[in-house]
Amino acid sequence: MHSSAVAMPVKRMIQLNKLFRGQFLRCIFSSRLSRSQSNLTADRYNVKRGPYGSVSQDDIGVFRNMLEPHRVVTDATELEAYNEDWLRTVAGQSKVMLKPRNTDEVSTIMQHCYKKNLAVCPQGGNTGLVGGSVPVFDEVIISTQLMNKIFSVDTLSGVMICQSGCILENLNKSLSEHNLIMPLDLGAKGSCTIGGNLSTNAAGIRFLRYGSLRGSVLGIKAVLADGTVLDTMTSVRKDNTGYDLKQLLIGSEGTLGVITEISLLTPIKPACVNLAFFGADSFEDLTSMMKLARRSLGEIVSAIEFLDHDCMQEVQTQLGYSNPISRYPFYMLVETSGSNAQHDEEKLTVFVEKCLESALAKDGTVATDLGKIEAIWSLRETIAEALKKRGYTYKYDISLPTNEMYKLVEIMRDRMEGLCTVYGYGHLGDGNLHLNLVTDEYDQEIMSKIEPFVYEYTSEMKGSVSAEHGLGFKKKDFIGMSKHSSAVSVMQQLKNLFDPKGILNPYKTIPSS
Ligand code: FAD
Ligand code: 2HG
Ligand code: ZN
Repeated sequence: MHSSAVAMPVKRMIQLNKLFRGQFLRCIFSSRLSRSQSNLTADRYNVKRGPYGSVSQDDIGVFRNMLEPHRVVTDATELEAYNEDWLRTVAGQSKVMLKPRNTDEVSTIMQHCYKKNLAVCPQGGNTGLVGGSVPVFDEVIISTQLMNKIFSVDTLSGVMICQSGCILENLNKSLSEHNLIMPLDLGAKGSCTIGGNLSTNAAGIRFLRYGSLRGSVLGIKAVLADGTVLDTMTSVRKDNTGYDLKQLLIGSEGTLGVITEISLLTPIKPACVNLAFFGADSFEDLTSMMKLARRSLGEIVSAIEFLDHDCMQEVQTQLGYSNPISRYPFYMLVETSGSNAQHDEEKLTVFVEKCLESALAKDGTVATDLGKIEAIWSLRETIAEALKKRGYTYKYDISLPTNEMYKLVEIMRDRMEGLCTVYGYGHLGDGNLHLNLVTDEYDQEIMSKIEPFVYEYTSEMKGSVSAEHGLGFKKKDFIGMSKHSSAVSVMQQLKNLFDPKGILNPYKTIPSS
């Protein structure tokens, strides 16, 4: 067992990669996209364009008058990066991207699009994993990238008010100066925006500690389809006056409105963070350690994550990371965050000893300084990137009963034998499996062997076909596997009420009525 502060017998010297998560991810994102696959989505998925207007030169002129000309992007090469998703699995053919700076400009844009029946696709950092963030045809892209102001941080209540285009990592850094943090953290932090996070109700690695983003959002401003500004901004925590409209916008993936401003409750920055990393022989041993972690670490546990051997292999091979312990079929991360270093380290030591003595963990390491903590987290947080480098990823983000979670990976390995490589990892503490299958290239036959099987299995297990990534373009037709038809029907009615012309992010999230 390795430790930088906790005294443990040393089996192997820790070999941690020097690259920190944030730095690494920034270079991934800045080098994305070079090819053009302008009609990829429509061709591959055989989609019919909706009855929308097409952007004319007159419309471009109107947009240029509304915004400064350089905030109306029409250059085909520049547009490529905004037409294609991060995974490079879907791509649209938008001819124009608009870069408003504030709510009023978004409202003016929407008034015009509503009048001319022009479909729009709101876009933040374009890190979405379900094809929701890029156009399917020629929708107008409304990018929030210039809406990146923090208006205020109240250090007493922890309430921060900002624009929706603020990058998650930047918000975290700014809050850190006030001894506060964002209540969510995820691998795409260097590029994703808080507006995108709300629109997908993103979860990530702090979910276990701070719960759903829904509980941290106090208010939002959003622009509706016809340009109306829906203002639910407040800084108070308790407010039971009428329907909670902001909740409809959270997780609606740009189909009900464009979120422009956010009031968010932010937690105090923990004074000490520690991370234990274990190797284990079976998934069952991981769940037993998770039970032990919850019992022995109690309130200081802040994250419980896992990856299997194949994931570890890919982050090593594709990205050059080092595994700080020996090879095992499974790996687990247990993070603690608290306010008293000595207390937390003592508790973690007892937990680690129990894991080793019971032989649930076969090897492990404990990191207490930021560099080592970041390096170990990289092994977990860059799996999506490593698999993308490896080939085409068929990506599934599923909620299942925790003790049954890994069975699906094994079932898929049997089912897909020889056809693709199957990887399992995810947010163990939240019962959220990331099932990824990789082939050299997209293959329709392989796809039909995976879907709808994975969704049917999940439905039988009473899980969710989207735990945290949303439905976007790729999964909207499977909503019925996790939601009763009565619920889908009310969603369709709400969509019609908010967006009678269906111009907000069409072809996404819920099947049309
Ligand atoms: P985009 O990708 O631009 O958009 C996502 C959706 O939101 C689209 O439907 C878009 O139309 C809509 N949208 C964006 N901004 C607005 C707005 N202001 N108003 C209305 N609609 C809007 N997700 C998780 O939940 N947990 C994770 O751990 C996680 N890890 C990831 C790791 C990597 C490496 C990557 C690439 C992605 C990961 N994701 C994760 C998915 C993704 O990062 C999140 O869904 C993120 O919240 C998207 O933010 P974004 O700004 O990039 O939004
Ligand atoms: C994560 O937890 C993200 O790493 C991405 O949600 C998961 O790519 C995936 O399958
Ligand atoms: Zn995740």
